[in-house]
Amino acid sequence: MTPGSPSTRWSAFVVLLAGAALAKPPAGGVFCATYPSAPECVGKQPSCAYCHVAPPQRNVFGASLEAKLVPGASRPLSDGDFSMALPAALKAVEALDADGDGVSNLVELQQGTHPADPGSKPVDRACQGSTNPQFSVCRYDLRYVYKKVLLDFCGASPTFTETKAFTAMTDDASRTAFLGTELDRCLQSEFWRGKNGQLWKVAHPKIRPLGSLKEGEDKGGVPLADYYDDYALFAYSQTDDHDAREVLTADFFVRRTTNPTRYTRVADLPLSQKVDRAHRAGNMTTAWTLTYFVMFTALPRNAASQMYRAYLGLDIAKQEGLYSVPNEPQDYDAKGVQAAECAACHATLDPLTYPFRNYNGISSAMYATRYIPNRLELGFSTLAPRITQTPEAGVIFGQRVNDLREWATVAANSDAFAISTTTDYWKLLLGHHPRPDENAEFVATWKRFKGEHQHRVQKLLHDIVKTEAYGAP
Ligand SMILES: [Ca+2]
Ligand SMILES: [Ca+2]
Repeated sequence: MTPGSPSTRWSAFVVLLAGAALAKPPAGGVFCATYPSAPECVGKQPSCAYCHVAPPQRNVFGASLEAKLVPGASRPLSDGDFSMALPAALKAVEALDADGDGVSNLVELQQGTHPADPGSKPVDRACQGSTNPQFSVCRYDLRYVYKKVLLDFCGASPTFTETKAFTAMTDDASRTAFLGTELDRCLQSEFWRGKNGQLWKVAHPKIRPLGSLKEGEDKGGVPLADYYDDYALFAYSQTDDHDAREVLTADFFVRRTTNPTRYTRVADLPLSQKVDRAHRAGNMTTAWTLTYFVMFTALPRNAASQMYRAYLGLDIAKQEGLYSVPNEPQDYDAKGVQAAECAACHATLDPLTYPFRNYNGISSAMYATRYIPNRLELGFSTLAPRITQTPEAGVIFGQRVNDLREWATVAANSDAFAISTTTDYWKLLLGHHPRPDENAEFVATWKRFKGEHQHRVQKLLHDIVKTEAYGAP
């Protein structure tokens, strides 16, 4: 293909338009300024997938929008022209039904369903007359909740005698109070907080355990690091009156003792953890994270993207949570990430990764899983000509941070962290992501968790149990 041929120009155009959609001001920002109360905009912004199959290729909604975007103007549009034109183009397609599911684009974006996916549309969950005499369907049902709380948090149904006693209570106020007490009792159970219990289950996708590399208890064939320390900090941060943000910000460790399981804060774990206190950031800097996610790499993008996905619910591979930083990616390690198909994600991912520059994985046995000032200069200087120019300062959510501890603080205080934590338990207890018809309760729940509950998971769980989503059979 020759430069300037129609299809080259077309590719250049779509790439640039996609670039504009990801750069400043981002399309998501303009979208949310136009529809501030859309569920996609409550505490977050729509991902690229709202309009794109994968940038630059648009989905049916993005395609109908593009047709209304100053149709006469020459392409590519500048960032400014693009964001000036987007609100009018959005308005122009409101009444259309891009995916042909019978629901207009406007109703879909107001209800939080996907305007480009016919499988996603508002569900009518109105009462359809109960045929179940056991429970009153379509409204919160205390007897149903009692059974569910005991199953979800204690791991066993109430006995016949317990159910009888619960039913015999004189009023709903007593039942509600009793339920709260029972929930607190179950939150102490081994089923909830013990080894491989419910809390550990929530932590699995964050820690990504691998038995063959396990050091310590349940040692594997190639023991490298003890990730039970990571489970212990996670469980500690999610129980009693502890602050859930400490999973990212702790400069301490947690020791687990058994029979019954207890999690106790300790200053150091000299046998298993090597990062000095001044450079610790909770589970982001444990021996396991540095072993498994940093491994032998100079710039461990894998570690940064895993933390972003695990604790903030943002998957860069799915174009979520993109906050493009101007003049990035710099490609200090010469990986070719400036290529058009990579740059859109790496303009976010690389500045997220820089604060890991001094955290060593297992590339040197002597310095394994430690913070080493000048790590790149000491161990990686021949990797690429500019590798040692990699800064330790980075950017998360468009905000500059000097090091990984600052990264962790910004992350832990974000809406994304509160939403992700709330989503973890919503999925555990309801079996699915918050649905469009549950969105109002979900939003109120994560906002209370972040605000009045000051990131206490125990209070979050009490709130979830009180939702209609949880308590209506
Ligand atoms: Ca539709
Ligand atoms: Ca739809």
